[in-house]
Amino acid sequence: DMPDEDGDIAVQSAEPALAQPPLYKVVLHNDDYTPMEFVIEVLQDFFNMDSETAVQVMLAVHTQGKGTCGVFTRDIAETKSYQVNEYARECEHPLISDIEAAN
Ligand code: NFA
Repeated sequence: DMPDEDGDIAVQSAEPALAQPPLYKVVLHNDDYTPMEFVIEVLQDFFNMDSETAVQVMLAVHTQGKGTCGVFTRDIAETKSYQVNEYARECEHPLISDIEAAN
């Protein structure tokens, strides 16, 4: 720790703050056929929402066309979106999610 031009001492932090990774939203898209109850189940099971929050988010997607299920690092967001889409496909519902940069 050396005196600088002002004569004081610059202390180098032992634990510099780690840069925050870019974040991504998992976005759910409305469609005309997926049952509301199925969307609520997906929000509870994949995004750990309580039933009241899941109903609110489902209705926001239903009325506004799309809505955010959660915000994650890129790998987690991609995995969640893939798992939701795969589960909906297995259940023969057209429900789709994708990811968007959170900004
Ligand atoms: N719009 C669907 C219906 O009326 C419900 C839905 C909500 C689907 C949110 C997808 C996402 N059955």
